[in-house]
Amino acid sequence: MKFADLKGFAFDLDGVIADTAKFHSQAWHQTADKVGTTWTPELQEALKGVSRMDSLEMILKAGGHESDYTQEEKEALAAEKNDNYGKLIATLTPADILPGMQAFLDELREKGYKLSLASASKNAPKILKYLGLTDYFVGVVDPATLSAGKPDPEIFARAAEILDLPANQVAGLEDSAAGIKSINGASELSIGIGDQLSEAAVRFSDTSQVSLANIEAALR
Ligand code: B16
Ligand code: MG
Repeated sequence: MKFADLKGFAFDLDGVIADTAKFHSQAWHQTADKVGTTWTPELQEALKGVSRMDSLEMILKAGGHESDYTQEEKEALAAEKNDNYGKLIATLTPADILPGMQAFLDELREKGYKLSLASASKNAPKILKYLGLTDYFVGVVDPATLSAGKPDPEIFARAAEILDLPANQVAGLEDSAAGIKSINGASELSIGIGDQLSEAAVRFSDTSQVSLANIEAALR
């Protein structure tokens, strides 16, 4: 993709705009302890970008507990995790925006790029509000309306529709392997944040590196 073709950006939220990943991990760790699954760094990483119920299934499976709970019990476990998570995110303020991201969002807005949100999180609109960022986005994909979550391309395809742009004019920003797969599947430019995202077309080690100039340089 040529830099000059870029007209819009589809943002992941957790791990890209705010470090809510640590809150998800904290809350899921409690669930893992409760069901008797050992919490490991690998499990923690694999849950990034994955929907709430799919995350729970992965935690149960990791400990061999996938058949130990009824659907009702699973829903109760997920609701309990979300309550714990809700308490953690209620402490968020604009000071919790990840390094460089406020400046990047301002730069995009000033230069007329259109922004949408492609977060798997049903809590995303609430988090944007806590961070004072709601107005930056043309729209937010509602993950409840998706037939498949990340790594399926659907969520990033929908984020481009919200922008009213063809895929080849849109870049997606992600911190998860599942999200990068989704962006690539939607034929958008994938920008990965983190060192483990080998499938990303453009990679930055952390959010402070993300700017239009650095994206342009990476595409040159
Ligand atoms: P919720 P993202 C994802 O958000 C998180 O990375 C993932 O850990 C979480 O399970 C998922 O949202 C669902 O979140 O339980 O709040 O609906 O990275 O796609 O912004
Ligand atoms: Mg994420």
